[in-house]
Amino acid sequence: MERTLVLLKPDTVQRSLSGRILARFEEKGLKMIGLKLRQFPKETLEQHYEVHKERPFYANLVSYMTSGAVVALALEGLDAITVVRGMVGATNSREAAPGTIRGDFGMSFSNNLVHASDSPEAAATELALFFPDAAEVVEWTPNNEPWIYNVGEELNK
Ligand code: 3AN
Repeated sequence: MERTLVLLKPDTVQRSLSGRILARFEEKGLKMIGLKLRQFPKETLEQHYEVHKERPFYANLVSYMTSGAVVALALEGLDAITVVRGMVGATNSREAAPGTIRGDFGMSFSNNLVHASDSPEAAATELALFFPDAAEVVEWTPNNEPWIYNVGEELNK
């Protein structure tokens, strides 16, 4: 099983889309193992977006991400990183395919509703940044797991 970090950005919370977007991940069969609502400090977002430090949109990005409430979500599932990235869609919401979260709910490049980790390395770093306390991540087994995955082929590997 793989873990990934999702952020529901301030535009998602302000537009009352948090529940609908969270439901998409639940309905897909991804397991929620961490969930919190915070207005995260500037330092956290600066660290999170450090790779974009030299980009012209960096200052605006950090200011937007610290402007209001953000939902941080830790998800678990087989190939969760790739699965979630596919569900989120292209960075520019206007170009994101219909059926993706950005494609269905967004019109903006910058206010693109969600962040999702793009690699196992990024997921590990980002989960540690947004869920630093091990007690914030819950280990649990969904009752329906043997129906979400094939027991012989996927669960007992
Ligand atoms: P993604 O979130 O699709 O992985 P990244 O990691 O390339 O995209 O960019 C991080 C965030 O920076 C994006 N979610 C978006 O909010 C913002 N961003 C990226 N590129 C641009 C751009 N050219 N103009 C404005 N904002 C951008």
